[in-house]
Parts: sequence; structure tokens; C-alpha cells
Amino acid sequence: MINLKCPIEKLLKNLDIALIYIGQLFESREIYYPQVLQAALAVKNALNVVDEEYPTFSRQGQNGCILLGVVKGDIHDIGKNIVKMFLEFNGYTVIDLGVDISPEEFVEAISHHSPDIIGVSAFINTVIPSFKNTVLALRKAGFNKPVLAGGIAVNSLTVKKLKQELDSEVPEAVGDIIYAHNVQEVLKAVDEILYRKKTFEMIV
Ligand code: B12
Repeated sequence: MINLKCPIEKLLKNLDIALIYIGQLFESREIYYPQVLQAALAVKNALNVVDEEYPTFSRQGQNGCILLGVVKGDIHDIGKNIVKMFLEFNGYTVIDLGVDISPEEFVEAISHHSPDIIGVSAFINTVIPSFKNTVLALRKAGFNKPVLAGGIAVNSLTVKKLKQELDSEVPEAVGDIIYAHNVQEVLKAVDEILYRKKTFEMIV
């Protein structure tokens, strides 16, 4: 039972609950993409009102910055866009590089945006080399923060193999590579990573 005194906090909490529920219905295939989009737009409109009328309650950008991109050779973006929407609703700033992004473009974007996390995704098997080259290039360029890997062509085995390749090719690289299967796993991983970062900053 939610017992928050402030009506705006109550509204935001209920929007969170609604979005989690929408995500669950989508995962269990009880609703489809158009319904997710409709629900997402309704929540977005509600959040816009909060941002404009009650800026002190705005969550925009207060939680950290995530850079997202789909690797070179791949133009699927529906899944990425859903991930982006859910991250934004949860107060994260998302820099969306779009689709068909080369390793060089990912690397260039690090210096412009200094993200806390980079989400790299691939949806067709033929672009797995592109996916691996992207993560390798990011590590070689010194990006030592977490990389979130996703999209239906990627799985935990792909990530395990990639980690082994990184160990031999860029042994000095630190920073985890985390596979996230769906929006819920993305949010869980991002929350954990950025919560750890905040706690660390408070300690030092
Ligand atoms: C829609 C679609 C298209 C659309 C894309 C439109 C668009 N704007 O995205 C169009 C028609 C353009 C298309 C083209 C092609 N497609 Co297509 N496409 C699909 C389809 C039907 C649905 C994909 C989708 O949007 N799913 C819904 C979203 C919500 O799910 P999702 O993408 O998996 O996202 C979830 C997770 O993966 C995760 N996630 C998503 N993004 C991210 C990002 C991060 C960082 C993280 C951590 C997690 C994460 O969270 C999301 C939500 O839970 C799939 C079939 C399928 N069953 O998936 C085929 C499919 C992906 N396509 C396929 C193919 C082969 C192609 C083409 C090569 C066909 C062709 N011969 O031209 C071209 C590719 C062109 C290219 N160079 O990219 C194959 C891939 C097979 C394979 N394993 O290699 C599939 C699987 C169909 C099949 N069974 O053959 N496609």
C-alpha cells in the first residue's frame, strides 16, 4: 500500500508501477508493441506536465547518463527505443546514437558525452563481429565503465566469449560487460551500477 503524503510523489510512484506492469504484460505477450507505445506515451505526457508545472519533482537527468547505439550493419531499433523510453522515465539521461553505428562513432561519442554506461545492441546474427569490434574498440579507447549488451542476436554466451577475447586482446581493460535480456533486466542492471557509483561517491 502506498502511503505518500505528497500527491506528486504518489503520482510518480503510480506511474512507475504502471510501467513495470506494462513491461510484464509485454514480456508475457499479453500485449504488443502498439499498446506499449500507447502506454508509454501516456506516461510521457504525464511526466511532461510534472516537469513543466512542478520542476522540483522532475527526475530528468538526475540519475546518470546512458549512451545507446545499435551496431554497424543493423537497423532494428524498436527494442532500443523501448529501452530508451523506460530509462528516461526512470530519470536517466539517454544519448541515443541510433542505428548502424560504427565502432569509431561509438568511441567518438564517449568524449562528447562522458556516459556512465554504454548500451550496445545487435539484432541479427551477421552483425555479431560488429558487436564484438565495438566493445573491443571502446575498451581499447580506455572506456572502463560498464557496457550493457542486448538485442536478440546477443546472449550470455556471446558475452562470455567476448569477455575471453577481451582478456587476451586488452588485458588492461576493466569494467564489466553485462547481458540484459529485456527492459526489466536493463533497469535492474542500470539501477545497481549507478546506485553503486552514488554510494562510492558519497564515501570518498
Ligand atoms: C521488426 C523487424 C524488422 C524491421 C525493423 C524495424 C525497426 N525499425 O526496428 C525491418 C523490416 C526493417 C527488419 C529488417 C530486417 N530484419 Co528483422 N525483424 C523484425 C522482427 C519481426 C521484430 C524485431 C522487434 O522489433 N522486436 C520487438 C522488440 C521490442 O524486441 P527486441 O528487439 O528483442 O528488444 C528487446 C530486447 O532485445 C532488449 N533490448 C533491445 N534493445 C536493447 C539494447 C540494450 C543495450 C539492451 C541491454 C537490451 C535491449 O529489450 C527489448 C525489450 O524487452 C524480428 C523477429 C523477432 N521475433 O524478433 C525480425 C528479425 C530480427 N529480423 C531478421 C532479419 C534477418 C532481418 C533482415 C536481415 C531481413 C532482410 N533479409 O532484409 C533485415 C535487416 C536489415 C538490417 N541491416 O538490419 C531476423 C534476424 C535473424 C538472425 N538471428 O540473424 C529476425 C529474428 C526475423 C527472423 N526470425 O528471421 N526487421
